[in-house]
Amino acid sequence: MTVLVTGGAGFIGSNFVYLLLEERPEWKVVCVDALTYAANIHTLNDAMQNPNFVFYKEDIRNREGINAIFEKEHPDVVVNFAAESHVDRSIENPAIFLETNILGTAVLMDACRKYGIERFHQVGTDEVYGDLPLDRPDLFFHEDTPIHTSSPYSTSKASADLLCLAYHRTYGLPVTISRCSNNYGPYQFPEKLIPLMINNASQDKPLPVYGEGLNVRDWLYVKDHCYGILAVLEKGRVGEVYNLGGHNEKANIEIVKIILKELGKPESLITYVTDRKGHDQRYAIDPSKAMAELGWAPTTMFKDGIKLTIQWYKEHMDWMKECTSGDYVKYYEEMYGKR
Ligand code: NAD
Ligand code: TDX
Repeated sequence: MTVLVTGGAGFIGSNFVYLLLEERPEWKVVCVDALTYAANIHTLNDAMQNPNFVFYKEDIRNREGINAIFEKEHPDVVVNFAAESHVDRSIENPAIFLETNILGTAVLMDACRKYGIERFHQVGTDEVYGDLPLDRPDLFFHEDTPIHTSSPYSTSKASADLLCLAYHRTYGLPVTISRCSNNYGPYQFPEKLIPLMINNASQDKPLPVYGEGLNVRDWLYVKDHCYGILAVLEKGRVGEVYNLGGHNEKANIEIVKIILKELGKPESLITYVTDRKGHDQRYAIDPSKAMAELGWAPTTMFKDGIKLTIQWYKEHMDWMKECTSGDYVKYYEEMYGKR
């Protein structure tokens, strides 16, 4: 079995690569990543030592390059993690989100059609459902909740999902889609809430909380997400969507306070800044379909996962420094300087 993993030098993709190498040691893992700002090639240092792993620096928008990899590697399964993934960046510059997240997905699926494939799995997000009101804790996202996106990012991801379903219906491509809630854990780029706050707090820098910090996200430990994707690959039905989440809803301000407490830093570092445009209020996944059909369930409670995550970043400050040198300084100034 040869699995082609795109975006494998990023946060969730790299965790998935390591999960496959550990849990399915007889499989070959072919990683394709353009190495954008969000990637860190050192994340894959250990994988590079494994004879079952091969890495290609390639852009999923490059049809010739992708076709050449298919001709050489003959993947049985493709798992598409490659994407522009940060909502704030999509608000500043939507175009690249449309190119990578929609057109790049089409290039991959065209290659799957041309060379043949057992499964194309699209890694999707719960953001395609829009948001839920804060005063209705009884409401959750189901797989048939209408698509109702807010940001250019979520719109690009929703478009890709629709394209996948269209390729299934029109061409019979064996597609599955998973839609996951917010992930946290090792190797997440420090533009996202949790690693950004850990990084700032570690250096006694202000923690920029958008609005009043009351927006709610549904957090899933990254390894649980990766096990969920593996379960969809092995037990999921083609043409189906599976929601993955673990009922770990937290307001942003709660998360920030937990991080400060764990790091022994004062709450005076919290700084309320201008809200994100179009900021989604609450995400909350109903994962009962994946649990019933795939036998999947998250195993890491948030109270344990957040400790593991903070400990990992404390022990990998060199990795964090690699991510936050160079362009990151400019990004941070532009995103937060005048906020
Ligand atoms: P990430 O930004 O950490 O990693 C994305 C990876 O894709 C990077 O390694 C980057 O170099 C690569 N990439 C970007 N554009 C590319 C291109 N044109 N060609 C090839 N490679 C390219 O993202 P992540 O948080 O790991 O998210 C992975 C996937 O999971 C995305 O599709 C995202 O939409 C989805 N997702 C993320 C979350 C989350 O909480 N992070 C939740 C649900 C779904
Ligand atoms: O500096 C910050 N301050 C802040 O208050 C940042 C970066 C974020 N926030 C808030 C905004 C959100 O309410 O924290 C919450 C989480 O923000 P992000 O980490 O940017 O994640 P989110 O916008 O929820 O999207 C994430 O989950 C779904 C991923 O980035 C997406 O790729 C995924 O699809």
